[in-house]
Amino acid sequence: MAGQATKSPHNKSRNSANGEQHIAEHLAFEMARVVEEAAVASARTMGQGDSPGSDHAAVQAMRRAFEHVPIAGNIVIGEGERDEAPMLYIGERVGATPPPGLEYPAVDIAVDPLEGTNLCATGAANSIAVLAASEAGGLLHAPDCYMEKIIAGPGCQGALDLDAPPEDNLKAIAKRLDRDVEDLVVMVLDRPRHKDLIARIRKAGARIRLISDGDLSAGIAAAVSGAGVHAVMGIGGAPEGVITAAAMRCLHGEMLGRLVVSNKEMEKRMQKMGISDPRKIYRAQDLAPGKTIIFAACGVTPGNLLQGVRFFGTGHRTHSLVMTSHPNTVSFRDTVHLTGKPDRRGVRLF
Ligand code: VTB
Repeated sequence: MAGQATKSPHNKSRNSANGEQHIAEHLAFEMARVVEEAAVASARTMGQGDSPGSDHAAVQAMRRAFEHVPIAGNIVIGEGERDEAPMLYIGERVGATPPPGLEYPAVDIAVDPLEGTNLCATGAANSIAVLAASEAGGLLHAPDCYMEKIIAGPGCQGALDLDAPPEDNLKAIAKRLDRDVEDLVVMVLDRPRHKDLIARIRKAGARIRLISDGDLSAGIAAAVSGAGVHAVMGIGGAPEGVITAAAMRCLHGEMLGRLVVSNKEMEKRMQKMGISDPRKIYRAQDLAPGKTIIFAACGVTPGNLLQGVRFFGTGHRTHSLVMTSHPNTVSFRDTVHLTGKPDRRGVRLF
C-alpha cells in the first residue's frame, strides 16, 4: 500500500515503513466495519430459507459500506464477472471519492460477502461475511473453479503433501500436534466427490465433521488452536481458497492448494489469466503474496470461531476477526452497536 509523505530523505525508509503499517492498521479497522455491515444485513435474514435473498442483503450492505473506505479499491475476487453480477463484480472499483488533489492507496480486494449462503438461510452454524485486501497484485486472481486443499495449523508448516495419501497427511498432522490420528478432527465438505476421501479418513481413525458449506471458515478455524478443528481436506472453491490463504498469511497456518482444471476451455481461460501451470501446487504465500495483507471476517450465524450477530431491540452485537500481516496482529473484535436508545440493561460484558 502506498506510503505516507515523508519529511526528509534521511528518515524516508523508516518513516514510509511505519506509514504503511499505520495505513494497514487503519484500513483493517475500516474493513472490519465493512464485513460487520454485511454480516448484520444478512443475519437479519437468517433462517428465512432464501439463500439468494441473504446473499443479496450481504452484497448490498458490503458494497455500500465500501463507499466510506478511503481506498482506490479493485475487486479481484467477487460475486462473478461484470455481466453476471450487478455489484462487487470482478474489476469493480470501490472506495470513497478522495478530495480534489488527493489519491487514496490502490488496494486489491477479495470478497465473499456471505460465505455459506445456505447456512445463513437455514440458520446453520458458521456463515461469515469476509474479505481480504492487499496492495495491488497481492492476491491471486483465481478463476471461479474448484481447488484441492489441505489446511492445518502453524505447527504443520512443511509437513503436508497434497500428492500424498490422506493417511500420510493425517499421520504428519498428528505427529506435529503431538497426538494420535484418532484425536484429530478433520472438516470435509459433504459432497459425493469426497466419498473416497471420507472413507479413507474414517479408516485412518480420525474424527470427521462433515459440513454442508463453508470450507473457508473451517480453514481459518483449523489455524486457530482451541477452535476444535485440526485440518480441512478436500475440494472446495478456488476463490474461497485465496481468501483462506490471506488468513493463513496472518495466522501462519499451513495450506496447500491446486486448481482443479475440468476441461480444455477452463485451461485456456487460466492461461489467459496468466496461470501457465494449472497443476501448480500453491502455498498460502503464492495465493496471497502481498507484502501487506488485511483480513476481516464477521460471524453471521454462530460458529466455531466467531459468534453470530445478536439483535436486542436497542442495538446489535457483532463478533469479528480482524488481522494484518504487517504489523502481524490478530484481533477478535466484539462490538456492541447501540443503534437505539440504550435501555436499562445497558451493555453486557459478554
Ligand atoms: C465450498 C464452500 C462454499 O462452495 O467452497 C463450496 O466453502 C464448493 O462448491 O461455502 P460446491 O458447493 O459446488 O461443492 C460453497 O458451498 C458455496 O460457495
